[in-house]
Amino acid sequence: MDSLAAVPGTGPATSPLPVVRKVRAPRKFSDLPTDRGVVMAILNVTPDSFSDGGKFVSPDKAIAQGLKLFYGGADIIDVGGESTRPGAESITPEEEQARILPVIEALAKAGALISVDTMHVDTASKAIDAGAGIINDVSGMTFSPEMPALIAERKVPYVLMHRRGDARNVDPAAKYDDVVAEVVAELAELRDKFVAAGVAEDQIILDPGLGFSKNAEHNWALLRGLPEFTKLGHKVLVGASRKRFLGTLLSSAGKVAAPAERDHATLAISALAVANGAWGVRVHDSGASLDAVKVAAAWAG
Ligand code: PMM
Repeated sequence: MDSLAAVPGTGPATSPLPVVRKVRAPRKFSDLPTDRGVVMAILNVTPDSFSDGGKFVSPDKAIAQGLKLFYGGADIIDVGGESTRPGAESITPEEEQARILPVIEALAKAGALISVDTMHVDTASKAIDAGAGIINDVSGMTFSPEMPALIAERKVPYVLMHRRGDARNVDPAAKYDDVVAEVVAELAELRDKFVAAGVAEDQIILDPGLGFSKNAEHNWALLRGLPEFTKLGHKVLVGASRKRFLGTLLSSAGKVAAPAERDHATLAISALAVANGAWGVRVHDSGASLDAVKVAAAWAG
């Protein structure tokens, strides 16, 4: 930890938010390491995400957790205000912004590189104004028609994740003959739409969208097929952290392992994903995955 002054709880007692006194220029995308996989730490400022919902819903708790992740070495902090788990309630962009903008501002002020997990153009735009450096959009094939123009204009890196239909109603869309070929083709088609709108190819990061309109079998096939994604010529991000297919894998006596029991499996995926060409991993336990990507890099030599 390099700045105790920035640690929550060290500000005046009356301060409503953790005080970030040591203001630094925010880290840029170009500062990210290139000699190992990149670790994006998840910060869900939501009451209802499947694994950490409700833990960091107040701005002060979210900022404290974000600073902990940042000082713990996470390369990127992915701030999200809307849960995408099946059955979750959708919220308005205004509610989403009220949850996340103060958190983005404080973490960017502390020098963290922030990505924003949003499907809303207005939230993406305001988040960039607040200091976010990456937009992480899980809308997949249902993306907002204005999103490509915003990304082209603001020139920020953009995570283009695959998903069919509404993430909150996943199962009906989970029918594939060849999941790897179909997801690769659908992502390439989406990518072309963003490029046609003026987004630079190197701004685009692709994500197969594990668990989004995919069952466990699909997720494993997509992980096995990672080299097919990297062939598209973009950075590839993998988000497997604590997802249900890991709970199923680790089932014991017929009981699916709880989200908190899925971190060891997640770090194994982090090592294997970057060893198989992924640029980065999106995870809850960023410390463990940092070690995992360092091992993978040392192994690769
Ligand atoms: N998964 C979730 C949310 N956002 N973003 C990307 N790029 N990739 C993912 O796989 C992804 C995501 C759902 O998980 P969470 O509720 O733990 O955040």
